[in-house]
Amino acid sequence: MKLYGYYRSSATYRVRIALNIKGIEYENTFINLKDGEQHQEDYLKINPQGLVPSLEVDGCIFTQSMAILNYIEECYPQPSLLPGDLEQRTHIRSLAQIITSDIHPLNNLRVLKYVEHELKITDLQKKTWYQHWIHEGFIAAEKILQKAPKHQYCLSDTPSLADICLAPQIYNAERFNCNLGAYPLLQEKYANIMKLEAFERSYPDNQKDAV
Ligand SMILES: N[C@@H](CCC(=O)N[C@@H](CS)C(=O)NCC(=O)O)C(=O)O
Repeated sequence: MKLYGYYRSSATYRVRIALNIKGIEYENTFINLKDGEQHQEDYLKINPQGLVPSLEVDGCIFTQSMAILNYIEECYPQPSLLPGDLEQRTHIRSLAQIITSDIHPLNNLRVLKYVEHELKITDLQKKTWYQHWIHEGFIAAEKILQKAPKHQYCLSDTPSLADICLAPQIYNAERFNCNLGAYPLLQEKYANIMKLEAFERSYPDNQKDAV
C-alpha cells in the first residue's frame, strides 16, 4: 500500500492512525501542500481533486479519507474501528462526521487561501474564522461525550473512528491556539488516545516529511 499524504494534513493523519491501529504496512509518498505539489499534473492524475490523502492498493487508487477508512475497515475488520452495538456505532459515526463534515472542510487550506487572497480578510479575521468553526463543532462534540462520559476513549473503550477523527482536529486546534478549556471531556479522551502507540506513531511531528 502506498499513502500519498502530508504530515500536517489532518485527513492523511486519520488514515495513518487507522493503518497503524490495524498494523498494516505501507509506504509513504509525500505531497508537500505548502509547496503546492497537490496541484501538479502528476498528482492530479492520482487525485483529481488535488487533495491528500490518496491510497494506492495493488494499482488501484482510492481518495477521500473516510472512504479510505471504510475500505481499511472492510478489508481488515480487526481490531474494529466501529466497536459496540448499532446505537454506539451510530454515535461514533456522528461524532466523526461533526469533525469531518462540519469542521474540517471549512478550515481546509484551500478555503483559508480563498478567504485570505480572494476575500482579502486579515490574519486576525482568518484566525477568528478558523477558531469559530472549531468551537461550533467542539461544543456539540463535548455534549455528545457528556452522555457517555465513562468510556476511556471518545465513545468506546477501544479506539474508534471518532478518536481517529478527533486527534487530528485537536492537533489543528492547538496549532491555531484555540482555547480548549471549555471541553474537558474532549481533552481527557485526547490525552488517553495519544498514549496509544498507533496514535503516537501517526502524530504529524513524528513523520519523515515534518519540517
Ligand atoms: N474530504 C477530504 C478532504 C481532504 C483534504 O481537504 N485534504 C487537505 C489536507 S487535510 C488538502 O489536501 N488540502 C490541500 C489544499 O487545500 O490545497 C478527505 O477527507 O480526504
